[in-house]
Parts: sequence; C-alpha cells; structure tokens
Amino acid sequence: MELSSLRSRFGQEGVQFEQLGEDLSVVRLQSQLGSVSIALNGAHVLEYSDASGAALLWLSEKANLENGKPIRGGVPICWPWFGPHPEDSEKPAHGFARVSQWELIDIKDERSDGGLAAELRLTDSEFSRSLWPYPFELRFRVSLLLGALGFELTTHNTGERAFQICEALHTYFGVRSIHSTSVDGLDGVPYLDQLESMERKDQKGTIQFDREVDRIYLDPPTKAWVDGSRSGKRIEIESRGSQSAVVWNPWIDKAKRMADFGDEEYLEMLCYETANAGPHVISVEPGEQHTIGASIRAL
Ligand code: TA6
Repeated sequence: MELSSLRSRFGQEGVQFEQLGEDLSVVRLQSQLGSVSIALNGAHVLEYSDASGAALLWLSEKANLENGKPIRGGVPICWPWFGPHPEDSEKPAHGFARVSQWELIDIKDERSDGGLAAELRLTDSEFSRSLWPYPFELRFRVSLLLGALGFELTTHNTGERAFQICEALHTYFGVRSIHSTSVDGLDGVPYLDQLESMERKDQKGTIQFDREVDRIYLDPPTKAWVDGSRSGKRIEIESRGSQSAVVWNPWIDKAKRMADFGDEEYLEMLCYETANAGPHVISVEPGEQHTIGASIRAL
C-alpha cells in the first residue's frame, strides 16, 4: 500500500509513515510510552525506544533496507521454519515471513495509558505456496506498553490440513560490548549447541561470550535478562507460547562472512530469540490457532 494510502487510512496523532532505504514503507508509533518503527517488509520491528529514551534494539549499519530482503537487526520474524529449510537449502533461511510484504490492518489506540498498537497481517500467496503448500493467516501485533514493547505472532490454520511450524522472534539487542555482556536466567537449562552438531549440554551460570555462540535452549523459564545493554539498564525479556530460546552472537569469523553485517558489529549486539525451534515443532490443526509472544523492557 502506498504511503499516501497508509496515511489517509491510518494517519492519526502518534502514527507516522515514512519510506526508508530503497522502498521500505515504515509505520512509526509514538506516545508518552515510547516509540517503535515497523517495516511492512516482514512486519519487521526496526527500532524501539522506551519512555526514558532507552533504545533497546540493534540494527546493522549494513542492513538491507529493501523489500523482499531480510533486514539485519531489530526483530526478524522467522516463520514457518527456523534456520535453513530442513529439506531444501534453496528456500529462504528462517522461512518467508520476514521477506514478505505484510499488510497493516489496524492501529489500536489504547491511549488512556499511552498504549498504541499496530496489527499487521500476512496470508498465503502464490509466493508462499511455492515454498510451503498450506493456506494460513498470520497476525502480528506490536504494542507500546507501559515500560515495555509487546509482540504477539498468531498463526491461523485457514486450510483443511494440519500443518507444522517452527518460529522465532529473532530479536537483536544493542550492547555496549559483547565482552562485558551476559544473559541471566538460564542456569541449569539444557541447550542444543548449533555449532557442535546440536550436541545437548547444560547451561552453567550466566551466558558469557568469548567466541561464537549459537544455542537453542530447551523449555527455558519465561523470563531472561541481558546485562550490558547499550542503555546501561538491565533488559528483561518475557516470553509466552514458546518452548525454546535461541541465543546467538556470530563473533569474528561469521561476522566477516555476512555482507549485511559489519566486521566489528559482533561487539555491539546479541540475539535473544523467543522461539519454537529445534525439537519444538508446533502443529496447528485446521481452524485452530497458535500464538507466540514476548515483551522486552529496560528495568
Ligand atoms: O538465530 C541464530 C541463527 O539461526 C544463526 O545460526 C544465524 O544463522 C542467525 O540465525 C542469522 O540467520 P540469518 O539468516 O538472519 O543470517
């Protein structure tokens, strides 16, 4: 939808539309609770600042800001598979939701407490059916909440056959330095090490970083915390509808191999992903729905 149509249909106080990069349409919500920008490409949350002005998310300076391409940073939506396609490596990594053009369908003005939310939708198309043969409707709601940003991704099975999905809200957090960053809340939780043939290990204490880390934590507690954020505040992530958490930092070599990632940028980011990945496959029956959600806040 053209910017002019978006403005005429949804424009109101605290809701702006802009174009970024080549052709990215972005909706920006602003209230006394903070601000959030969402690209219609992938329903991709690009940035979020809370009421204190703390900017929680990280976006690569080399990110592709083009329709049809994944955006490096913010909150990519991985759906309906996580990582490389299990059978066909030609298919887009992390599924097609993050490289599809979503439709903005509603702006919820809960302004009594400054709340403002955007609801976006993606339904099956010739493109999606060429990759994954099921009818579906995806709804993604992004909410400016009191002290937090909330995400909810709901999968509706609109077809006649059950289907299975994996998914992740692949959130990139900005940190001052990865060398002084840690993730707390996963002590004792088992994980699959994606760098060592999915070997199962147990987390001991906080997660610290001195090499590439790429782990799928199994049945973690609903809350985890990142210490070392750019704002200096502790970041709390609360997840729901999720049985996995993915923690990732590419470190030096992988950072160099990614064209849309600066060689030194591994120093300033960390992914903590609310997910259903690895062994956690979600089956959705015809007519049924499934929701995964998260909220992030600077304490
Ligand atoms: O979430 C961790 C991970 O699966 C890593 O293995 C790495 O591939 C990362 O996602 C980024 O994937 P992308 O396709 O966005 O480059």
